[in-house]
Amino acid sequence: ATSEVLIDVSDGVATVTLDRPDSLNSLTDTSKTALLAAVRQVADDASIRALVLTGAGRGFCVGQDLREHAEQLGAGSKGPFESVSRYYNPIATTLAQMPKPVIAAVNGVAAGAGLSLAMLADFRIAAPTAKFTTAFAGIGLSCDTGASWSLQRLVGSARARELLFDARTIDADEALRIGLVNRIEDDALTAAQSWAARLAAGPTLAYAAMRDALEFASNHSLVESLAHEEPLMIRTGSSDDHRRAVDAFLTKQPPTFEGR
Ligand code: T3D
Repeated sequence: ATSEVLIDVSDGVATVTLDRPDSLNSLTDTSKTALLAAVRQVADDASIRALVLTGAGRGFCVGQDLREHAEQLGAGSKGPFESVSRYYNPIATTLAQMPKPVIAAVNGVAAGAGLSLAMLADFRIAAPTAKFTTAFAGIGLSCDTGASWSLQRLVGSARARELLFDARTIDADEALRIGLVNRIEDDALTAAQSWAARLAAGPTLAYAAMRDALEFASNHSLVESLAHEEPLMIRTGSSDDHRRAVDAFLTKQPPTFEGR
């Protein structure tokens, strides 16, 4: 962790907090470096069984820091866009592929790549005051950090195109209505952490396999998806968690899961 990205681990749940509140947690090279290190640390640590991603202050994350971006553009280098392969893409793949559930606690405005980060989580809990904008078109850019992939899966193609081309800002109620967020909670962070704590006490290997299976099935045929599901069932079927949960069922006990 650095002063721009904080990591707190408690009861198997890591909370990663973007911490540049004065600019609504916009992303600089420094904060992107720290965020990439943080999500890699969470992905690699088997004792962490769920991740909550949130922002400090009144914003969640407004994407690229446009002051730093303008300085880099002004310097005439192609520097700003090296950020996509150096930071945004590996952050996106690490979030999407980590073998444990991810929840975004969208405490405030989510814009641009900040919205993209939230969309890569399994679940989004929004504060009533949260706002959402793809923002990219507003500054003449395409979209990144997986927005082209995630947004249309969450809200459908017609709405995704509208939200990308139009880049209007929507409120939490509209986000809930169109399926962009799962829930609205007054204290989004506490609600996300308590959901994450339940998930962290759950069958982590099964959740990891479900993440993998859902991503695969989203762009493969039924027959291909059936074939992809089989080894994941065999792998989770040989886990301690599965065997103990079956025993617990047969002896009418509640299951306990250790994530192995
Ligand atoms: O380098 C590359 O690889 C390019 C990659 C790009 C990926 C991207 O994420 S592009 C998209 C970048 N983000 C945006 O374009 C969003 C810009 N921000 C806004 O449109 C608005 O701020 C919001 C709609 C998000 C929120 O509006 P509001 O009214 O709630 O807040 P505000 O007053 O506009 O902002 C508060 C402060 O945060 C303000 O600072 P100040 O004037 O009080 O000192 C504002 O400048 C600052 N801020 C907001 N967004 C950014 C930012 N500072 C730097 N970068 C930002 N993205």
